Amino acid sequence: MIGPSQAYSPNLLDGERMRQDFEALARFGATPDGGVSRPTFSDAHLAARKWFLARAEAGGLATHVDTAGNHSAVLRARHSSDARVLLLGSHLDSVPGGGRYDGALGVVAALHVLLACKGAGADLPFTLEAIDFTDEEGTLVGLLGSKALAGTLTPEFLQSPRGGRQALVAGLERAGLREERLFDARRDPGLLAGYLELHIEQGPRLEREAVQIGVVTAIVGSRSFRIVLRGVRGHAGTTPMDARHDAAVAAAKVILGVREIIVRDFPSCVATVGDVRVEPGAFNVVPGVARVALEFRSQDEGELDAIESEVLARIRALAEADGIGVEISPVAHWQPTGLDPMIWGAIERAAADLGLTTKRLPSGAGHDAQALAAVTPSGLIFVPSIGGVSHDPGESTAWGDAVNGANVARR
Ligand code: HGY
Ligand code: MN
Ligand code: MN
Repeated sequence: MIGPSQAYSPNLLDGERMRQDFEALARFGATPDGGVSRPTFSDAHLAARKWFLARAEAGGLATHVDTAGNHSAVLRARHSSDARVLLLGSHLDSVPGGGRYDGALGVVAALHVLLACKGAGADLPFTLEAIDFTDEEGTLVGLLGSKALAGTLTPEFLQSPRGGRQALVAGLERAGLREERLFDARRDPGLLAGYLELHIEQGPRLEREAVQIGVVTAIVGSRSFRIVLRGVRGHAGTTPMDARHDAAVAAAKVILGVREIIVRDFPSCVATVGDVRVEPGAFNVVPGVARVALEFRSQDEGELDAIESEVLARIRALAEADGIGVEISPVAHWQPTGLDPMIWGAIERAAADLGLTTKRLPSGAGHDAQALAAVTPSGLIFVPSIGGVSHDPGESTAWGDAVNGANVARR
């Protein structure tokens, strides 16, 4: 993938060395059930990022951190100081109680592509940069670092972020970042040669069809909303059932109503209520408030509009029928994104050179590549997820498949 004319060693990456680094990284935020929990700017996340820089420096690479906290290892082009930059990377943050491969595989593989090129004395006409983007998962915002680098992050985007304003302000403080400087991480697209990401599929298709490499053609768009349902608190023992305005019941109707709409009217889409909290949260109090985290996804922006209007109308109608107040706040909006067909072809050629089978497919998961695709040719290489499991401690990929993906990225 470095370019057909470039001299590079025909040798493949050192898969065993890469595994050692992958295992070392997985120790940061390791959970007893074999996963990792590295929410953005948690101690484990900050420690993993520190490890990444130290490992890069130990390998003789330059490093830097930008004002959005994106962490990079750099192998400069030998002969030109103004060479464009080919970015390779992913993210080291994880969902709470997540798996070891989501994001981390792409960052370790990117690091090893640079180390292999350095070791082979590759004479590249551009600079290679292995990058770990800040807050891909949206513990705080979502695609925070990649949007900042692409120059598409806006102050409005930060006013009501997915994780809440308070968590964002506290997180930036913990990481030593300043909100007003996030935007300075923007890179001039003219200085970028492109972006390539290796990632686990996080779904069942490659494994089911026994395909070794996924060539991602597009990435799903998604919209997230925070919904607050305000009923009437009451005594659990003395409030008659027909006199209740129970916020938890309203939340249950919202969850079932959203599911019914998506399954019936948008069968190729998904919607999730990933978090529901009722207040005050006691056995003997009829909940007065329910806070619901809703997100839905589609490959098509128009379909996202249609889902938004039908689902939000249903939620308002449910609330009104139950005499429940409702507040709906949009908190994230990731556009559906096509990836660069030129890069699809390059991934397919590189895989074929290595005797690996490929399949073109869209991604149902979001990725930093969808932020980078707004400003530079971007590609995404998938490797199979065992059982399609992801965002779960059981997330796993056969190491041979992981190394295949890294070797495709290297070529
Ligand atoms: O949510 C996603 O699709 C990704 O894992 N961030
Ligand atoms: Mn990911
Ligand atoms: Mn993820």
